[in-house]
Amino acid sequence: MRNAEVAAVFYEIADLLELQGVAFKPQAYRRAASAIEQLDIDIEKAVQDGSHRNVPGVGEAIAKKIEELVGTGRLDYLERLRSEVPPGLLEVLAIPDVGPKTAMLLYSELGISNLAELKEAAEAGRIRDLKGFGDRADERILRGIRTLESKGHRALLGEAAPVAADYLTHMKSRMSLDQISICGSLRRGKETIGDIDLLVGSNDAGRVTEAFAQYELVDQVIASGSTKTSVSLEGGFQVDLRVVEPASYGAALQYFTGSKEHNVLIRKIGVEKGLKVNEYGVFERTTSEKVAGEDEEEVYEALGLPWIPPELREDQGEIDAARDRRLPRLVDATEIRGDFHIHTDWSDGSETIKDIAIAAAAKGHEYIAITDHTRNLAIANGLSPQKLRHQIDAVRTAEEELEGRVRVFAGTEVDILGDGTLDMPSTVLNGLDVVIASVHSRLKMERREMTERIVRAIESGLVDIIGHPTGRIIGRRDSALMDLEKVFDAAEANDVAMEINCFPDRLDLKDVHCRLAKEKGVTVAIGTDSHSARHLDYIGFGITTARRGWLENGDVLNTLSAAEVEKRLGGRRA
Ligand code: DGT
Ligand code: CA
Ligand code: CA
Ligand code: ZN
Repeated sequence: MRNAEVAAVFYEIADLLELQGVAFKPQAYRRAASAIEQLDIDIEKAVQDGSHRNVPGVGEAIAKKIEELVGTGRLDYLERLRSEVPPGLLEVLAIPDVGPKTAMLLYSELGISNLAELKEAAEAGRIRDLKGFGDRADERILRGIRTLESKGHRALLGEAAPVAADYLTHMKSRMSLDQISICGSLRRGKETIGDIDLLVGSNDAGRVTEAFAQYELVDQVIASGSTKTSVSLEGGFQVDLRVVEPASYGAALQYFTGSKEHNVLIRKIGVEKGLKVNEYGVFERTTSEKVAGEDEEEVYEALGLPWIPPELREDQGEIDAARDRRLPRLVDATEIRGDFHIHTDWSDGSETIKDIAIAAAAKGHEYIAITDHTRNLAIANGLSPQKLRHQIDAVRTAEEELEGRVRVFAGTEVDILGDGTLDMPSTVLNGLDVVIASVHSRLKMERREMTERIVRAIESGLVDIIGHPTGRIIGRRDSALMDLEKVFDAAEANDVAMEINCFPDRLDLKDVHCRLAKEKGVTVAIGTDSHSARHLDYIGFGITTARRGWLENGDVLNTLSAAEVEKRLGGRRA
């Protein structure tokens, strides 16, 4: 069971208790839920060694419930509460501005026990008649329902990418295909994906469509036509397939990659040049003569533009930059020589130093930094000063045993404490090659206090990289409040790098923040935050994020060689 799932159970309990009019207890459950959400380590692992009892807000009763949940996958108490309150009321509670009191009132006065019934009542204008609701209550509720419905579900880039890759493998195993690509938001590398789009260029649309529909993970064929087929997969993804003639493949690739906003501008340039641009090709308006279509690069060329990397196609100035021939030369995977953020079994990772180093060498890394937690993060088995000293020796020994296969830097991910000081004496930090400093506690500070806290860490003269700088977790936790410009200014002045944390639910810094960092002259360091060898592959999501942030070779610390990293970071600490 994942932390988010356990947290969700406690949030639901809080809501159900509130619906029953219970006081205080809901707050206690929410506090525990929020703490579990913010944990950096697996709750299952915490239960194994009993450290879930150290989580703030977790007392005896909640600790027992966590054990039951993790042990059995269910919770009696939750089942009982669910049986006492109409479950549909929780949907009602999800509407912005509808709290438990309102939900209960709607239930007791109008018998409304789910979202559909509420919508019906609001459309019929029955809610304004309730005492204390006012003339515009129906309108307000309907607006809230629309907001809720439009949110929908978006998957993480890191969830969608492997699903799409497997689908491509399936298609290629069924027939030989030269023209096949992922398009849409996934090709652009957005951090969340609405649905997966596949494009195939082929003269045999029938056979392609058949192969597509016969994928073993297809749950349902939602729509099937001659050019477009949509399926839903087990596990909930929707995948759209388009099949076009080979001569239109490049134009279709351009069109279905999007974004819509980028394409609007592309068509406008076409109009200025007397050209019509659509998914079939680029055509002379007057003669309908086709001037491009088979190749995506030709489509841009016909418009007088260089090819624009998909990650930039968001209407964020890329068209002007292309027109003026000042597109960035984006950093790419071949230029990334190492990984700056890796945990081992010394704290909450699962591999030994040597094993993860061997795995990193196999991925082609020239160097890695071992960066385990420090003691403030007790729940993650953070290292004491003495233990970190021992670990430095262990890193040196492991590196010797690896006989030059990969450089292993001794590092740490030290906690930035509430007042901005570091959770490790400088005497120990001075013995390290790489110091990441991260906020793992008290993320809800007010903006000025949080800004000062991080700036203090940056100015300590002990830190090389700020880890997951904003603390956001996609879909679960907003960024901590801070003045990012001030933080970046301090980072620039002190030559401290900002991390792109590659974990799919973090991607922190995110794309637009990377771009701001670049404008401020701040270097970015990509780190996977690996807790096991399979996480090393997350580096690709970090690189994609860097590219979406317009970063070039010189903006990214990981493009330096091991010797250059040593030189650059080595001078900071004594
Ligand atoms: P998503 O799926 O919400 O993460 O975002 P996209 O960008 O993948 O959007 P999607 O799947 O609706 O459509 C894929 C691409 O196809 C989109 O980026 C641009 C193109 N496209 C789809 N519908 C339209 C449209 O009505 N007009 C234009 N110009 N392009 C469209
Ligand atoms: Ca899509
Ligand atoms: Ca789509
Ligand atoms: Zn961390």
